Amino acid sequence: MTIIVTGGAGFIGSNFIYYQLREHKDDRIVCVDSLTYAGNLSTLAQAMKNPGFRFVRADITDREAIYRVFEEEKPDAVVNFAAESHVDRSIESPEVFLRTNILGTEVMMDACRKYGNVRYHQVSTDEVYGDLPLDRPDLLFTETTPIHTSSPYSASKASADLLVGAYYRTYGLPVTISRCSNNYGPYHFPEKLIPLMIINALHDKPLPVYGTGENVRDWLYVEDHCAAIDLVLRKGRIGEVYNIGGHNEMKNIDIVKLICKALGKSESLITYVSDRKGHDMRYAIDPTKIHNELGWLPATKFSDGLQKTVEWYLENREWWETIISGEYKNYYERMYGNR
Ligand code: NAD
Ligand code: TDX
Repeated sequence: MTIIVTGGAGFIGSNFIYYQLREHKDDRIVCVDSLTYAGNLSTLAQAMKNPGFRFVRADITDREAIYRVFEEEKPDAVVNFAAESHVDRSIESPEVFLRTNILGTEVMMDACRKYGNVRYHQVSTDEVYGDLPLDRPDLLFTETTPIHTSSPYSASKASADLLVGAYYRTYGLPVTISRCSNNYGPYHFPEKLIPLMIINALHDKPLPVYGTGENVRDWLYVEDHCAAIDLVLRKGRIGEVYNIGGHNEMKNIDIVKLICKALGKSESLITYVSDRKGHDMRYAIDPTKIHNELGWLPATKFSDGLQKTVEWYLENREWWETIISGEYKNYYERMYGNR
């Protein structure tokens, strides 16, 4: 198989590429990524040495460039990770989220239709379901939970999901959608909670917790997400949505405390700052469908995954030091300077 992986220079896409190159050695992987602030070619340095891998710098909204890649590569499948992915940035400036996340999805699916009804997988998120109350631990997101979004980011992802459903119904495009909970692990961009707290703690800088820190996220080690997408791509039922999550709900404040402990840093670094606008309270995935139909279960316990992640950031300083010394500095100042 030749698989086009969009957004493969980002966090989950790059982990997925390494997973594919390891687990399916006969497949060819073509990474299409425009290298936004969140894309990092150094992340793919090892993949570049593999003859079954090609990197193409292209924007998924650039129809001509995308059609050219399809003509050259004649792919059997597309996995679309490419997206603007950070909620806080979507609150600051929504437009690029709509362009990449919605129109980019349209261009990728049009290419799939034009070049032989290519198998298409959309990487979506649990955020399309909105949030759950803290006092109802019995409630979980299932695939039939209504779409009810909070941020421009989640609204753009939900719009893309609706478009994917429309291409299935209207044109018969062979699609699947997966909706995963929060990921963590290697190559996670420093603007996100876990890497941000690790890096700030290492510098003895304040650890900015939004609001009360009581918000709950359902954390999954990135490799478990990659294994789940791989299964859906190869064995999932066409036209279906699959939720992905490992029943691992944690309060933000507890995660930050665990990071302090793992690094031997004082909790006095924790600083409560003003809340995110429209901040979702709780996410929790019910993964029964993917378990029953495809046999997927997460392999990594949170305590092991967090330890591995902390060690990865300690061992790969150059990767994140390059990021935080560049344009990211301006972002950090804008987001946290007067918060
Ligand atoms: P990321 O921000 O780390 O990476 C996004 C990648 O997409 C980058 O390499 C970037 O250069 C590329 N990209 C952005 N705009 C592009 C464009 N117009 N054309 C081509 N490439 C473009 O994101 P991530 O955290 O790896 O998320 C990947 C996907 O998984 C997203 O679709 C996101 O919505 C979804 N998701 C993420 C999580 C999570 O916890 N991070 C959870 C569930 C779902
Ligand atoms: O400095 C911070 N302080 C803080 O308290 C940051 C960056 C975050 N937070 C809180 C906000 C959230 O409740 O931590 C929680 C996690 O925040 P993020 O890492 O920004 O993730 P989240 O908003 O939950 O979204 C993530 O999971 C779903 C990904 O970024 C999305 O792409 C994915 O769809």
